[in-house]
Amino acid sequence: MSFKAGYVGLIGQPNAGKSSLMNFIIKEKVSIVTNKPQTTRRRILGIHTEEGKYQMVFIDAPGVIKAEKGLNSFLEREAQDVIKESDILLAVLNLDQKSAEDAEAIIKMVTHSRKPWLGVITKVDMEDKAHRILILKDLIEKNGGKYIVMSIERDQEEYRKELLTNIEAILPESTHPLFEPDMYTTENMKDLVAEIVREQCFDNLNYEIPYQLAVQVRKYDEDAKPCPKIYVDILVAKESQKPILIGKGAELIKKISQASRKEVEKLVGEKVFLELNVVVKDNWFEHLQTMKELGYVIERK
Ligand SMILES: Nc1nc2c(ncn2[C@@H]2O[C@H](COP(=O)(O)OP(=O)(O)OP(=O)(O)O)[C@@H](O)[C@H]2O)c(=O)[nH]1
Ligand SMILES: [Mg+2]
Repeated sequence: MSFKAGYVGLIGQPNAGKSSLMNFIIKEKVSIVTNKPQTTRRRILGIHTEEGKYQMVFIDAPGVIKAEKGLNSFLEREAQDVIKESDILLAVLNLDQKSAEDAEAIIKMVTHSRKPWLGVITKVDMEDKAHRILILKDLIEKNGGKYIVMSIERDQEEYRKELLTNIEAILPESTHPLFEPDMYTTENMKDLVAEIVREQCFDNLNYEIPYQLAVQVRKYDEDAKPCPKIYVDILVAKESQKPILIGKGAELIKKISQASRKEVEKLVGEKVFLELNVVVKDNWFEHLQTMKELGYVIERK
């Protein structure tokens, strides 16, 4: 049997469950997940290899949004680029999506690409929304797609297998894998740590603040004794946001720091020292240089 390999783009509205789905498939936590929309800010690769059979390289992208400028226009372009760079696409439609138009917009994007695609209906464990499965199924089938249902609750292995089988069927043939078979992501340790801290900020802050902060690992000293030392900057966009992030008696930042350290320790498999530092960088998302340093600018040739 010949080998198959390719890029599988995840396209959906913000909060559809794209990152959850990717982590679930590759059985690793690579992409951060929160209950707030627009969590994922740039594409993240997750790799699932079945040696001798196939390699699927999932591209988790920001949810599809329309925006003219700033960070949001970067998010919009990221989603568009993922469509271009993928061999096949998964239209990720969540049961709790607000409007039918949102689902239709996603289907339109994937069908316009003329690439092979599957419709994945996520969060089917939400029983009060079960009637919407039929509506989404009809929408997918009407547009010539096959649909799969998905829930990451209670570790639903049968859903995972069903999805993998269907992706394999439309994956292109390839003489060799695209990445080393034992790799599960191309993210480096610094990026993974920054994303873990950002996830904790999203979980612990409300309103516009999570959307106006960025996280950067300033220094990662792997050889420090008695344990690795990691220094992280959290950039906020206004002076007034700093005390909110720090909290009364520094309680909030301590909470974010402790929760982040636990997650980082799970990731690296040992104790770490983690220091968070809040930095005010006025409207950082309007500065090209800062955006570049944070990886939020696509260099176009
Ligand atoms: N009940 C239920 N909730 C889910 C499921 N999958 C994801 N969620 C929840 O949906 C929310 C959004 O999940 P994400 O994976 O961050 O969604 P996303 O599409 O990556 O969102 P963005 O990165 O913002 O575009 C989180 O609170 C998840 O826990 C599921 O199968 N069932
Ligand atoms: Mg995401």
